[in-house]
Amino acid sequence: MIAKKMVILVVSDNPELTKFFQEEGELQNSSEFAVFEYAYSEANKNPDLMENLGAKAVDVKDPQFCIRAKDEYNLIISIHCKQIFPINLVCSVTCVNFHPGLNPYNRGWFPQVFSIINKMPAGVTLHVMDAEVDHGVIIDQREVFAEITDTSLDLYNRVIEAEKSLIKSNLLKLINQDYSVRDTECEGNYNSISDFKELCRLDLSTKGTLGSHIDLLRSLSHGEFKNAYFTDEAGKKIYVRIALEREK
Ligand code: 0FX
Repeated sequence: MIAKKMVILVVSDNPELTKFFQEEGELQNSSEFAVFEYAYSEANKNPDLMENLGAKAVDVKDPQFCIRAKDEYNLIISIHCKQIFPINLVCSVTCVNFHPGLNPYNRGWFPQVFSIINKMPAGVTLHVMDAEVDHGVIIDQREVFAEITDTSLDLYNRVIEAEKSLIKSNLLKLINQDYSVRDTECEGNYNSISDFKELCRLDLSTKGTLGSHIDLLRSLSHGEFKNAYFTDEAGKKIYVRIALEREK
């Protein structure tokens, strides 16, 4: 008797990682064992690149989607999805998440930003999803070490490379349900989008070491993003970015 193939939904708002997942899937002949569907979330305001990869819009919060998902999918893989999976969904179908942080540290928004400031470890995690954000038993993870010269972008780029390595080594394990899980050693911490926005609003009267000020500015320097700012007398924002260079 021919074994029935797994039907797997990959929900992502990150075209680079989705493309990598698809290419790696081809290299590892994953279509022999599973049928993949691709989706991007309703929260994605710029889905062209995801559509080019064959993804369709999905609202993971829609109760009708949850009912359908339970019947149609054996597994849902989240790779940087902008929507939070609701409890009904994670309780109905096995959902796993590739997350750009080293759980349980700095779960939630932009983990590397917070790791630069609070010195908690950075990295990537593949975990089973539960009702809390970026929470649940760990399947695999890799630590990515931060350098004192790292801006958010420098560290993020290395996190993405580590995430590709995590995808590569876990793709067939996920399809074949051939993985073990472990609990995190502690509850860790969570940062919200408001925590990030709060960091961005620079208070020029803040006292602290120059080191902590440099850490704050490099944690908020990420390419062209206008993150850190203070305001002039007219209330206009003045954006701040920092560049660091180690001597050769
Ligand atoms: O794919 P991703 O790393 O983020 C996505 C979702 O957008 C995010 O909501 C979710 N929590 C995450 C797991 O997956 O791409 P991104 O372009 O949204 O963010 C990448 C990095 O860019 C982020 O770590 C920090 C930086 N960034 C992003 C935004 C939107 C900034 O510095 N400022 C910003 O305003």
